[in-house]
Amino acid sequence: MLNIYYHPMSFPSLGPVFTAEAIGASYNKTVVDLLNQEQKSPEYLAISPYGKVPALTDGDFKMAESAAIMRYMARREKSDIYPSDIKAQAEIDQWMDYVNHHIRSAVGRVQFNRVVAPMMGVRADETSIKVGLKFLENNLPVLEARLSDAAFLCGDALTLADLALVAALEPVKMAKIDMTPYPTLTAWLTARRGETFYTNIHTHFGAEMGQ
Ligand SMILES: N[C@@H](CCC(=O)N[C@@H](CS)C(=O)NCC(=O)O)C(=O)O
Repeated sequence: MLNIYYHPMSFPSLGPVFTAEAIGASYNKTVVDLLNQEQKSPEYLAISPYGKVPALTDGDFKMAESAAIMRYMARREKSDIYPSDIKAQAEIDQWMDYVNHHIRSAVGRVQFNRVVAPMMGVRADETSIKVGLKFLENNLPVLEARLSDAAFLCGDALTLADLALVAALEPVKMAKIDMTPYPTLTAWLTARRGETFYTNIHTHFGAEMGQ
């Protein structure tokens, strides 16, 4: 049985959770208490050596890294969400990498400094917020254009790249990131948030924490 170790406020964690739902896998979820540093406990470090969520176990098999977990689960279930054709996989990999490196990390900078730092009593790093917003200003137009031409990032069907994008954009409202310049992307996101892979998990990001 698959077991996903995650935290509902960790948006990298949500890629694997959305994937498990989208492929109809049978799985359990275990919340790792990040606020109490459970991710650094010896028990958890035995699963994820660098102490971050998400992680996955499948029987005795253990692994970390959200994108790798998403691919593992899709291959395990032989899901069309990550087809076996290597060129189709390469295109999905390209967009997953793009989303994770150019969108998710930038959203993370803004979310950490605007939302998490105040919760932790840590001073927000305004320079980091500016860098994150600049990255988004440079890269969100790419997605706006891409989704104006096709229903999904890799054509006419939902793939892992789309699930990575939904996860990456989870905190935009909470982090007060202005999405008005990107109406196509915003409508696309609203549509994805109406699908069962999303509604089976939550109504919106942060709902589990009363946000
Ligand atoms: N590259 C990793 C990033 C994972 C990550 O940064 N997880 C954060 C939560 S969003 C974490 O576990 N932080 C706890 C810590 O560093 O102690 C992935 O995609 O899985």
